[in-house]
Amino acid sequence: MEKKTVLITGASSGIGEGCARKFAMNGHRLILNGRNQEKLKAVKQELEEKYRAEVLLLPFDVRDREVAEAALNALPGDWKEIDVLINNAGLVIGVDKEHEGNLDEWDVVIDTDVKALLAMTRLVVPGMVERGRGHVINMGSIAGDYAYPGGSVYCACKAAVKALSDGLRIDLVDTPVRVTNIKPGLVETNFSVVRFRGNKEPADNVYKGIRPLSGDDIAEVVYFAVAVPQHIQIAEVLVMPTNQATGTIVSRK
Ligand code: 8X3
Repeated sequence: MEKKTVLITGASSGIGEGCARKFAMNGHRLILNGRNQEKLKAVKQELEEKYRAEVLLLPFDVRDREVAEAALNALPGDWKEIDVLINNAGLVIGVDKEHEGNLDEWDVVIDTDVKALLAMTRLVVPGMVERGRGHVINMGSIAGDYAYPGGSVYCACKAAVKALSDGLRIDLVDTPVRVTNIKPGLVETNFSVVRFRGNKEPADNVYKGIRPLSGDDIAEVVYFAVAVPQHIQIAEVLVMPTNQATGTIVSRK
């Protein structure tokens, strides 16, 4: 595949970092977004040293629309010509019941997982349409297929990501721009630590007795979806560990 400019949100760890590594090792150039500058810098350094990758950092909170717009407008020269947008930034806080949780925490979750994804799409996709090329990868989740206990708001957000992906695919049907919704199951990242508000033990228990996927595993799927010939649109991929069957059915040894 020819060299692409790839923008990844939430690229400082987990699935976003895995995607950054996979695209870097295959010679693509990267625009990495995240909130944690130090971690982003470390990823950039690794990719430059190991793969001689061209990496540009765009540290901002995707929830801040104005900052996002200014940062994208300030991209130098042809870095503005983003070929692949990986809307990966996302999180959940807490495992509370819908009638008991914290509305302020849920604002953060909804603003990041849904509204920021939509804003990034709104900012980047018009250029793709104009240039007649592009690919949007939305990080959905198995959580978007069915709700599960303690997951109400997160599941709703990921169901929204599915609807936004399907809607965008419809809106772009007469263009060469492709839209893919990746729906991972159990992936061992910092995700669960954030979900359990920094409490390591319950976070670790999520991945106990099963071999979970890694951010690099998901990156393989993302890369495949981008690398297939232009006439093929991988619309959606549900990907989970071999010993997981649904959002709640997991075999642990
Ligand atoms: C995260 C996967 O299993 O926590 O999107 O819903 S799960």
